[in-house]
Amino acid sequence: MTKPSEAGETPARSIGRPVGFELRRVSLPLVRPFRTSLGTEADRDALLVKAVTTDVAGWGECVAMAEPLYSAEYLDGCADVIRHFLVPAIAACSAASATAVAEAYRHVRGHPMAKAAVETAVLDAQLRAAGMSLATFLGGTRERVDTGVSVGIMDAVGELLDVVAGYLDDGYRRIKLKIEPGWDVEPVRAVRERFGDDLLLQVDANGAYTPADASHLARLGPFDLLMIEQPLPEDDLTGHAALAARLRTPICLDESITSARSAAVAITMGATAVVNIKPGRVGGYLEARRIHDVCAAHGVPCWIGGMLETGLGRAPNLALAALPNCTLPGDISASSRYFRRDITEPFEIDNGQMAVPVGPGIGVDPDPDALASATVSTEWIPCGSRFGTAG
Ligand code: OSB
Ligand code: MG
Repeated sequence: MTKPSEAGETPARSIGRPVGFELRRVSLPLVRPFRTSLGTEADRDALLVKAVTTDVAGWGECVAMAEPLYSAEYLDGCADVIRHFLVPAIAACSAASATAVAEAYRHVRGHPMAKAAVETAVLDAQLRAAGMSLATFLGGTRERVDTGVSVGIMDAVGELLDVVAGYLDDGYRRIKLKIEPGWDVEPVRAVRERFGDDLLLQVDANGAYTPADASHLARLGPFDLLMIEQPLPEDDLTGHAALAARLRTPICLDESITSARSAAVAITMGATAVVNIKPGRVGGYLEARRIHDVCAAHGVPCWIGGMLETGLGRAPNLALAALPNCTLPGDISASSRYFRRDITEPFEIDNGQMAVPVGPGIGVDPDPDALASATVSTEWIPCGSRFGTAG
């Protein structure tokens, strides 16, 4: 495979021009409701972006949720930014390449989830045209990656133990428990006692604690967790650094990591010992790869998070998980953990691992029937008459 230093390039001759973007809202019922400290999701409403170029089309999935609970961004807001700001900026862009479109809308402040969906769709088209897989483009070094599963907050510990037992039977190699005040030490103790010391176990608070909870969170120390993810609110790096000094459990930041620069700051401050990279949260796979490289340079391991993606979002996450410094199992789960019917061929676990797609681009296509039955609405946004002008 391509060495990381050679990654990030495709031959210029194969790059088409952007013609327009299809925005498609889909809704997929989850096989079981997913409860976190932020709220409960019963369905995955998602926004799919199809980049149509003079050459081939590509797909990107926006990871925002329907409501602004995990992030300030939310689906209708992302669609609005794409429609009114990102596509018009791209209309002046003569090359359908990820770097060219990212540069074209660089003046648009924020909105990384909207940008990631557009950039990924264009990158997929670019790589399909070049006949190169995303894993090769990013510098992946593994053909298979370890799976992990994120387990929601339950009503009772007994129910949690049954659900975790089912996931372990499926072959998941790491369990992440969602926690919040009132659902932390007891469920962790119960899972550790039932499944033993060898289980790779971690927790995720989605920012539900405050610095005043430090001594309570220290009670998680004896359970040998791999990490505690995002214990404090996303803008409290100083608080995380102070908390890290008081906890035996390593801290991993998720929501706080918004860019390679913020990752470098968080690592340097001692606010994080591990990084959860979510391409959809940081503006796309180009920035995600830079975060990976920053972590590697600091000797900080990373892993790939998830946002209940459909197969179209899962495929590129697998490519990123193939990078050398993604040394911990990610929230890389099978389609069946989320949906009765995915919109791509289902992703499956094979002996605790999942294969990294090898086809051009993201390596998967939507199943036309499954896509049609999940679709709520579609909208076509042409790149318009500004194309070809000086812009
Ligand atoms: O914090 O990692 C998180 C899902 C939605 C929003 C935030 C998070 C999550 C998960 C699920 O933990 C991970 C997955 O996709 O399986
Ligand atoms: Mg998280």
